[in-house]
Amino acid sequence: MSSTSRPVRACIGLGANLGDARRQVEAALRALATTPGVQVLARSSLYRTAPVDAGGPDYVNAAAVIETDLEAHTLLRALQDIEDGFGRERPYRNAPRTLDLDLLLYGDAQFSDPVLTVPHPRLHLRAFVLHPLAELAPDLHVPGLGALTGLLPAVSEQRIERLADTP
Ligand code: A4P
Ligand code: MG
Repeated sequence: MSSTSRPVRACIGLGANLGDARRQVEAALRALATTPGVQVLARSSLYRTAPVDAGGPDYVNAAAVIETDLEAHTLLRALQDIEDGFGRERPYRNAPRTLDLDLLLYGDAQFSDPVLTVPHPRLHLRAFVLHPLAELAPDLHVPGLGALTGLLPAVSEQRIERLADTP
């Protein structure tokens, strides 16, 4: 359990690569905004991204900064409830998915238990996480890893394209 004092500022990563991925991510952002104990402070643009460590079609990814009264594990369950509401199945790890919500950062917390690791253990390896976060919080420091901008060069080979806003 983390003992971070609440409310906490947290970052959520969203991704989808099945069905109408763009619409799924937009709908998930709305679901996040109506989750009790969660206030969405900012959301990124949508990005089309090449699958990383996974197959299937391109993904649509985004990120959100929230303020929350929820304890980290409670927040993770709320994210999983949103995934389940969109018909997410988990046949195997990194399977294509209608919707994936990851808890990227939870304040300055750093911990790992069998259910939850914060910061998300692979966030620094992924352009589809770092670029949406950089759009929202260019000065962000990732606990244990340092400045977000310092992490970007390592993922410069990963294909990512910002999508135009839908009218
Ligand atoms: N878990 C532990 N820590 C966390 C955390 N910080 N946030 C546990 C969310 N979950 C966390 O997740 C498996 C378990 O991880 C959960 O039960 C939770 O207790 P999952 O969402 O059920 O399964 P998954 O998503 O297939 O696995 P995982 O490990 O979450 O994969 P990733 O790292 O999320 O990667 N390429 C592109 N372009 N865009 C993507 O969005 N996503 C993935 C999935 C791979 N490649 C991608 C993308
Ligand atoms: Mg996941």
